[in-house]
Amino acid sequence: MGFLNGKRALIVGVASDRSIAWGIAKAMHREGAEIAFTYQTEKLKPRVEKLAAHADSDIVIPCDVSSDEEIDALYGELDNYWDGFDILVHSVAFAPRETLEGLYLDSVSRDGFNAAHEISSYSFAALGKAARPMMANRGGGAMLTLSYIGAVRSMPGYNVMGLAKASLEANVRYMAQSLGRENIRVNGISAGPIRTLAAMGIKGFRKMMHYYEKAVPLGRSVTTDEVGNTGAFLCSDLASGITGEITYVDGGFNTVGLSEGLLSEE
Ligand code: NAD
Ligand code: 0WE
Repeated sequence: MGFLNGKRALIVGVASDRSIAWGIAKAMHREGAEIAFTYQTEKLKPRVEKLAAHADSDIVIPCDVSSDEEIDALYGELDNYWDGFDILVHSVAFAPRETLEGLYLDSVSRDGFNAAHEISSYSFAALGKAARPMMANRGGGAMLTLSYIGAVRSMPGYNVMGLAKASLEANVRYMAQSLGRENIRVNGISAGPIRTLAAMGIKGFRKMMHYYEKAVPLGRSVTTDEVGNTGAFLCSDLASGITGEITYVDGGFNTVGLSEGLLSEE
């Protein structure tokens, strides 16, 4: 018996077995949930189908979150399998590559700003809005998104993604207020850096990871399984009193002023 027995979860954002969304899917499946997956592009379809099979799922639906039509079509298709569901996981982010290096003001543009905010923040509200009636059918539910400390502190190179994550974290609070009386909870996890496809596309990620591993209290990076376990908990009835919250799963990085690990380097 798992703590998500009988729950149904829609997971948006699996691209590979290194995806944070896959860590969450594995934890939720282990705890007894049924899972449906989406994929962004046709290229990713076979990979996501293979992973879905590992989670005993054959519900694999396309959805590029930058399109209202694709979001509508996703819920239309999901309706063929489920009359309602309990959990929505949003694990999606994008900013144009050229905005993710150098100084913020050197790289920011109107188009880059808009794309980052639309795909990385608005899409959570759009998916949440459309999920609402299907969660109401089940008497409530839980929504979860993924953030990064760059939302609340400036981080080299994170640039316009930091602004988009700040917007996403505000989205968590406003969505929680909008949906609380319907027994739908909305939370975020702020994860430490993890080598995923999204992270490997970043110039200087290795160097940053090296610094982080020295500075962080646990002395190591976190895993997608650790993020997954926290995500499964936050979306379960065990967390029934938690909403509008951002939970850090970062080995304690955000709690440190000056790190012991960097001092003892000298
Ligand atoms: P990932 O590359 O595995 O996942 C990113 C996902 O976003 C992919 O599945 C991709 O298909 C999807 N995506 C991008 N644009 C999309 C669009 N227009 N429509 C639909 N899907 C789209 O990388 P990840 O690291 O697992 O990222 C997942 C989330 O975790 C992101 O929100 C990211 O900001 C966040 N996060 C990552 C880290 C890290 O260091 N890896 C740390 C903290 C937070
Ligand atoms: O949120 C992220 C990265 C999300 C992301 C990744 C890419 C790569 C490919 C968004 N857009 C794109 N666009 C692309 O073209 N992370 C938390 C990982 C990350 O990204 C950084 C980091 C960390 C950590 C960028 C700079 C500095 C640190």
